Amino acid sequence: MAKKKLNIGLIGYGFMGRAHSNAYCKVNKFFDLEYEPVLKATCARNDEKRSAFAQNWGWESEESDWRRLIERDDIDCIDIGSPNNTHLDIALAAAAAGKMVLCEKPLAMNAEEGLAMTEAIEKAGVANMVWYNYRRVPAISLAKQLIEEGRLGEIYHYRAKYLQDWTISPDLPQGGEGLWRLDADVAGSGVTGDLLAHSIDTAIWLIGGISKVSAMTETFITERAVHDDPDTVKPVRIDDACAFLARFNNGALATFESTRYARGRKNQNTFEVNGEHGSIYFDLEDAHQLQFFDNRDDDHVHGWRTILVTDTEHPYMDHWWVPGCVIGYEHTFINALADFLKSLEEGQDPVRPNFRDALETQCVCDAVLESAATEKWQDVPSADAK
Ligand code: SOE
Repeated sequence: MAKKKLNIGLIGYGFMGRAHSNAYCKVNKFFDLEYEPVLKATCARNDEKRSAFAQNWGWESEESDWRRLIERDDIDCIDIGSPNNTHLDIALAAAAAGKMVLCEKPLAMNAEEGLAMTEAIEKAGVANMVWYNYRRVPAISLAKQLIEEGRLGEIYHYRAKYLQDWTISPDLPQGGEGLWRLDADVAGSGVTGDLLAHSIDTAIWLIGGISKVSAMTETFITERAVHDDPDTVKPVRIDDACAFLARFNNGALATFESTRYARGRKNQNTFEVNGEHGSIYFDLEDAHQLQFFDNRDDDHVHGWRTILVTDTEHPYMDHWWVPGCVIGYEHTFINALADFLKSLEEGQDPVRPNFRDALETQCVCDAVLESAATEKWQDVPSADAK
């Protein structure tokens, strides 16, 4: 049967622009779907880089102004892959134009913006998804399945870490391509919005809502040059590191830690869950494995087992290679896109995480930053629709 075309307009050509473009190119090769994304138009301000990007990935046309992209009748879905300070305006305009919207994480600069975006999207009634891609690591999806099957029983503890080391040099400027994550005016926050948002999204998905937090943050390098004016040095306003305690609504306790100052840790995203009957442990540096301890095993075989998450029974793996052949980072975006496209088919549930889910994560991030500033426990405001 002929596929239904879904014309995509992508904003941004950076790391995420590449990850998303790759997903659009490959998704129908591996998933049997009614819809097929068409790389209709890509949009960015830098003509030279945008054109090179468009040519490399096969985007059919180009725009330099995202407003023009949204106005186009031949675009069905706007994909926001540009820096965080652009998400609000683009999402509001795309929703008003009745386009479907895909948005990179974090949803917004803060929860206030996130709420405005969520309300606009829901009012427009358009399909939407936020690219919290780690939910689509098969081992993390398997963790969700094990928890839902009741294999862990009541959950007592959640322990997450997200560690990197790429900003230790004081010579890095704040701002500019690739480095906008160091500029609070563009990123909103540091590791809290960039890295812990992933950990929080995963935690809420696996365990449930977070009710209160107590946090500390630190900025180790307090002044950096401005990227387009190297002689000007300005205070750094992002958090380089953040650690917080949290309580889930269901009574479980959590600790979260993130930094960009953990020498040797490039992108280590880990979590452990401890429940009444068992525990699970995941580490993105061994993304094809899930560690599982089952206390209901016979006593004499008690021990942690390593599940190699590559069998056809495992989440997403029936779409990839034969058992034992691992998949990687890029596939998490392809899996997410497949879920989005599937959700557009007749009778399917809307995809998650949607804007409202991402707003919930944003509310936790805001509470974490507020707690660090006030040195007090903070209640997490509800992201539920009023
Ligand atoms: C930051 O270095 C970063 O690129 C994040 O922005 C991504 O969300 C994360 O998955 C990898 O690290």
